[in-house]
Order: sequence, then C-alpha cells, then structure tokens
Amino acid sequence: MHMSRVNFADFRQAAILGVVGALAGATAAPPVFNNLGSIPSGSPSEGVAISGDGLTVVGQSGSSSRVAYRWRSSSGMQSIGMFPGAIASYGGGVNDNGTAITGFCDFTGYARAFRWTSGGGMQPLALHPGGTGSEAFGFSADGQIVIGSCGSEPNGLFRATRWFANGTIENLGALPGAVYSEGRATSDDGSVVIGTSGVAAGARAFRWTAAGGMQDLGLLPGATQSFAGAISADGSVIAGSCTVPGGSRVFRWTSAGGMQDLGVLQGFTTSGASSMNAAGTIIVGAAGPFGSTQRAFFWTESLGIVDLQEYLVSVGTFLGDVSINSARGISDDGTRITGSATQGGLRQAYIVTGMPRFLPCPHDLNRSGFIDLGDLAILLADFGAPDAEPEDGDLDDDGDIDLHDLTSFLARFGEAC
Ligand SMILES: [Ca+2]
Ligand SMILES: [Ca+2]
Repeated sequence: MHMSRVNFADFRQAAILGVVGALAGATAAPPVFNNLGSIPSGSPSEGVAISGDGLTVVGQSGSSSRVAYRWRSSSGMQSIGMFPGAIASYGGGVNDNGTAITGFCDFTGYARAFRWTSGGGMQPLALHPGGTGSEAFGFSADGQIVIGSCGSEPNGLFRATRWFANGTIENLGALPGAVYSEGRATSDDGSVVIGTSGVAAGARAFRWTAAGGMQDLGLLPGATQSFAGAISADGSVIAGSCTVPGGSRVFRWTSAGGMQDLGVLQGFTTSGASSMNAAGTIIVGAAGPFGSTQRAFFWTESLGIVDLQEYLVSVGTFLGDVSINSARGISDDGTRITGSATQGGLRQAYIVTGMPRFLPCPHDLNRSGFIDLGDLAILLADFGAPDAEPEDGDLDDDGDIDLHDLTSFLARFGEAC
C-alpha cells in the first residue's frame, strides 16, 4: 500500500493519540541507579571495579581507615579485611564471576598487593627480589592472573608485573629509558597487559605481550603524556588519556587504527578512561578537574562522550539529588556501571543497572539506546515525506516513510538496544 493519497497530518495525529496511548505501557524500563552504602554506614565509599558478569562490585569504604569491600546484591557490602599491621586496604580488580578480588593494603610508607578469594581469604602476592612494595589493579577473567606493579622505594624501581595463582611472579620490564612501569589491566586471558611507563619525557601508555614485549602507544598530537586505563576482552582495543596543555583528553587505540582522539566531556578540561565493555565499544571514565565537580561519562561511537548523569535523566532514571562523579567499572555486556556519586555531601559507591548495550540498532533513530517515543516522534514527523533516509525512519530503506516502516518500528517499540 502506498500512502501518497492519505492526509498525513490527520494520520500523524491519529497515530500519536492511538498508537502512543496503546504503547505507553510498553516503554522500556530506564536504567536504575542504586547507592551501595558504606562500611560503617554513613562513611564514604567508592566503587572501583565490577565483575565481568556485573554482579559483584569492589572498592573501599571508611572515613579515617578505609577497608576493601565486596558488594553483591544478595549480601550487600562486606569488608574483605586487611593484613595485620596495615592501616588501610583498597579494592583494585575483580574476576568475571566475582569469586576473586585483587587490590593492596597500605602500610606506613609502603603497600602490599593481595589476592582474595572467598575460600582462601586475603593472601599476599610475591615480591620481586629486593622489592619492598606492590600494588595490584587488574585481573584475568578467570582470576588466575593478577596485574599490577612491584618494586622498592623510591617509586622509580617499580615494574609492571604479572602474578600467577601458582605463586609465580613475572617482571614485564619497562619502556627503553624508563624509570618505572605500572600494570593496570589485562585481556580476558591475561596475555595482553596495559599500563603506563615513565620515561624522561613523561609517562607513556604501553601495551605488553609475551611475544612483542612492551610497546609504546605514543601520544595524541600536542600531548605530553599518555596513560592507559582500559582494555577489551581480546586485547585489541585500549583506552586511556593524554595530557594536553590545560587538561587531558580520552584516547581509544586499536592495532589497526592507532590512537584516536575521543576528546573531553563538554564543559570540562580533563577526561580519562577507566574501563570498557568486553567488545571495547563502550568506554567509561571521569571528567574533571578532580573534586566535587567531577563528572562520570561514557563514550560510544554513535553518541561520542556523554555525561552519564544527564543521559540517565534524559531516559527517565530517578536520581534525586545524586551527583555522579565517576564511572570506574563496566560489565562485559555494558549494561552495569559502578563508580562514585555524591549524595547529601557524602561520596558513595553506586551501581547503575539496565544500561543499553548501544548495539547497531536502526530503530533507535535518536541513538539514545532505547526504541521509544522520542524515536516515534522522529518517524512521524517525516511520515509520508519523499526522499527519506533510514535515520529519519525509513527503516526498510525504500525512500519513503510509510506503514511498512511504522509496523517495523512498532514491533521493536520499548526495546533497549
Ligand atoms: Ca531512541
Ligand atoms: Ca520505507
């Protein structure tokens, strides 16, 4: 059926009154924001990492002395303790199913990395010969390989390190001429490690493999330093930040395309990446400068860098008086994010659940991650118009927007994608 003889204004009105009314209850549920609380209750807390399955968050909590915690929806926030004599412990990374946690304990003047499991408790990780301190931040998916750094004070002697569950420790070296290196994260199988190595000219993001050694990822044009923060499951995508005059910018690196400038969150001078989904298509981080005005962001190819809080409000998430300051971890599928938010002057760990995956989705005309009324309005605005494009609502790409396109659209109405 061709619609050229129909009065489109009347049709649009009928569609809006009838279709929208009928579908109102089918609208996708927006993401949900939850404050994770703290230990003890009422003290500050921070979300640092989330398991690949999105069900476990790790971080630290407390006022004068912070303690690493594990949070699960079934058990809430629970301390995982600290080594005897330590003054604080910090969560760093968590494996895919939340059964193993890594991080470090702070002693006066030095730190010691740990690997924690629910069955074995908190175990110290080995030191390199002559080493006095260590910190750990990353995990392989199965929790068998820990990524961090180990050395002795001063910091110049620290080296990026892999620890294996059998007790083996491996020095990953440093960039030529470097005074230090620090491992930050790894691919799912533990074979590709990213981090930062300090050379005379400044910090440089690196990518390490057993076969290729430590590779300098370079700098964006005009930048003076680079820092790696996140890696995809297969190790092919890396994100971090570059120091530029007056601030910092997010980069995304691929072996095929090199280092790409993702920019900064609009209105801010600094932006840095902390984590990405397994596919490397969603990156999360924080924009600043640091402090109470810091803001969480996420990046996708179609949206660019987006203020997480503004996005959540736009899709109907209830936030109350919460200000979302950082996004530190994202689940493998991209639907769960953790970090820190401020509510009533108190910094608290949070989890956002139900985020879209931001998959290629032609029905999501405004690229919001949801197929909803905003997209229907776009489709109806050009209903019957000739020379329509798929992004206007010509979903079957035959040049017009007609009932075929509307039917196709309504069949997906309410979905997140
Ligand atoms: Ca949409
Ligand atoms: Ca069409």
